[in-house]
Amino acid sequence: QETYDIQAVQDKWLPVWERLDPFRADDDSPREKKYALTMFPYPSGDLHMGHAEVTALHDVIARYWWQRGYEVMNPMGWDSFGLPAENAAIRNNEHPATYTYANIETQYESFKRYAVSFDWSRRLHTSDPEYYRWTQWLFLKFRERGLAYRKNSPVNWCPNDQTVLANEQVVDGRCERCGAEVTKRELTQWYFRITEYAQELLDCLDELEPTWPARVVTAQRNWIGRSEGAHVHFRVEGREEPITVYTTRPDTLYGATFMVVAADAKLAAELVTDEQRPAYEAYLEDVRKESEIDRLSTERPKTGVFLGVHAVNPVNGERIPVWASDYVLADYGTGAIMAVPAHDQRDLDFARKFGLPVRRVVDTGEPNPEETGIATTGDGVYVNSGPLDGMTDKASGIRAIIERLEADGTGEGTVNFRLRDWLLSRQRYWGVPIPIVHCERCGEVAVPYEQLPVELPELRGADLKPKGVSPLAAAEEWVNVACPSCGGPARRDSDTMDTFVDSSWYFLRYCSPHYTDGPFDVEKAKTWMPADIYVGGVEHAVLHLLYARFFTKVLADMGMLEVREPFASQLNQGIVINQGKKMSKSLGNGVSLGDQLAEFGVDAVRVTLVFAGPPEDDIDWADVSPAGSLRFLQRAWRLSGDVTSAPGTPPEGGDVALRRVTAHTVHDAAELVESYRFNVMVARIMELVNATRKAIDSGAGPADPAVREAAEAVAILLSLVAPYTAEEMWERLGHEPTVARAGWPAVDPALLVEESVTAVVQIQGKVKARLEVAPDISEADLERLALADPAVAKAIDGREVRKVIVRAPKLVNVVV
Ligand code: ANZ
Ligand code: ZN
Repeated sequence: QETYDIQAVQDKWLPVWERLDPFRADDDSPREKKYALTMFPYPSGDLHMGHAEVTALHDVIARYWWQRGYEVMNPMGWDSFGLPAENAAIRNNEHPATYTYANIETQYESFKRYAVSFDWSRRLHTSDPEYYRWTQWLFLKFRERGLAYRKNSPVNWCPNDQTVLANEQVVDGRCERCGAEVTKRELTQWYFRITEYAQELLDCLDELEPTWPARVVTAQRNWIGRSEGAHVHFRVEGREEPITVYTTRPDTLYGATFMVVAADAKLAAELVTDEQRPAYEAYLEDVRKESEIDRLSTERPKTGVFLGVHAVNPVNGERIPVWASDYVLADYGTGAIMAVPAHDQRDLDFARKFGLPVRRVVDTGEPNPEETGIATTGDGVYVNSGPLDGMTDKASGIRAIIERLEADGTGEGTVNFRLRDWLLSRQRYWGVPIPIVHCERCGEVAVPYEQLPVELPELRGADLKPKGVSPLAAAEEWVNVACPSCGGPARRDSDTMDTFVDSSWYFLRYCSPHYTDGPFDVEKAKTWMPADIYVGGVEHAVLHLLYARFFTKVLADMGMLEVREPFASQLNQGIVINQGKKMSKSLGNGVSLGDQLAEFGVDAVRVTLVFAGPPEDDIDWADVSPAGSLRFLQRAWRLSGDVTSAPGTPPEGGDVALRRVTAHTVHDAAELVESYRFNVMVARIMELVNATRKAIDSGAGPADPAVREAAEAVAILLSLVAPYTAEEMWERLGHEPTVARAGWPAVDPALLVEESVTAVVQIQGKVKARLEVAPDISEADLERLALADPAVAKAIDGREVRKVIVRAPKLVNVVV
């Protein structure tokens, strides 16, 4: 038997494909367009199993579309700014640019050898000035529209590391890295006003629901977190402005027995009396050390402090005390609540801790919360609630109270979102400089568009470690500029943008990656957008996908895009694990992609990843067999050597059984790809290989045209997952490269029809004829056939047909 040298086959075809460049997408092609998008990587190290998996899955779709005759854009680039690269570079004592671009080259070479059908002419790197010039441009356009702004707000601060921390980096009030007690600092930061699009971002999820993974849609809905309720204004004794609260249960207003203001909200500091101020300030000190997760926990004992003031309940005139506590968040709703302890557990815990009154206003039939300490949250009969008493419907209760508040001017119905504005500035080096200059005289001044990009200074040899202030602030030569507006002394903004800004529009840049008059050519974006499929990890379910949707909507409002949603459909792959666990250095269960490729070759690794299971499922490398995949590829490849009929022979006659298998396989493969059941498609190719082998060895023989037809179909189908083997087969079958553009095999529909079945025709219950019909014949067709049959016509003999009972495809009963 011939042996299949996969490494030699790889070396042979790679340069040929390089020359043919078969996947370059032509913007002006008359074919229908498809845009296949996959998430671009961070350039940290070489490609790993995860990259291999996602691109193998993604490539099935892109290559399928080419075979189906579409013009496909399948671009790739690098998300090359950002913390992962910067931290790795600092660790390796290298400049981030050196580290980043070296990794990009490594990954590029690996992607090429891995034979993904990328259009490399569209390659981009978000850290290139040609790219980030337009990120800065977009920032300024957003700012012109009031969608980028600066505000002062509290952020987590580690006094030891001298840096801000994300909420996730604060564990039990301490810095996760050094253990120092974390404090809050007021810092002025840049934000994108994504909240302005909250409602639309939510509404459009309905359209995306059929084609996006359910868990992504749900995650986005929860993140946006829309709730309906009311603002209620409580007059405060001895103060002009009222306290406004946000509540989803205005119908429980009669049960509000105290109010709570977020301890760290400005309002609390304003309200507190001189007498209570020392206690308040001591409490605030403690609160500043807590994380949001701790603060919202229902488990923790409640803490708080009385602010010394009273407010008045607008519906019953009752005087109620105002407290400050950490369980109310400063940046949700209005930062203040009306506490209804009978029907909210946190309020009840607080009331019991500080001896505040509890009043039930909804009788649910459960024991009174005042006695049990368990708040009741269900529906019931309103009690102690003035005009609501006796009502049972919550919606009506809410409506009645809102009407009353609106009539009195003490409140109004409102909608609230959990979504916060997007904090985009970072005090780090390796990112897009914010194109703003701060002038002593003019304040915040935008860098004029024609001066973009504001290039990131190299700062070779500088200390880039995080210090809380961007390292750019210390680059005096770079930072000090003349104000673009008055020419006076000014300083550049020294913060850089979050990497998520870069990745919020890269899919648009791919449409015209070398365009110099704007971030993208509006006409080309019309041609390609939206992306027909977006393949990537579910870890981006919220942030990246929400930000990209936000950018798309703003650009649509700017008149630059016709679509308002960037990604028509989406597929999230599972992850590659080993021995039941995530691969990690400490467990020593990592699998090196490079080693696997060296041992089994690209095709076998790709087939293994695609065949392992449904794309959404995790793949345990301990449960799969790249060696088995390689054996399968060898079997397929051998077919191409055994076929002896000449190319171009029309597949007439021949082994009909094999022809049927081929036709069904090709037909079903299309449906399987379109429904993302790639693993089943591979299984079907395996069956076709076996059927062809059988026909060669013990059936029609190698010269039968049906055998050639089958082998060619195998090559074309295999080109979606095993491009090298497919190409080699194609050549051995006498064709020119490349099989990737050979076109989807034609299927004769007659071959898809099952063998015929026998229908019995009866007259008055007696069999008069038997007909051979297709198994899926319609009742009407069968009736027509039956009545037209000569034997049946003769038996009817001109009598009037009173009734025809048809049970397709088996029986026709004629009553005369
Ligand atoms: C009175 C009330 C009575 C409430 C009741 C609930 C049950 P969602 O649905 O998540 O929007 N709340 C409002 N602002 C808050 C803040 N800044 N921090 C903590 N809690 C806050 O939740 C809205 C409810 O959460 C509001 O309705 C308010 O408590 C509380 F039987 O008001 B409710
Ligand atoms: Zn100025």
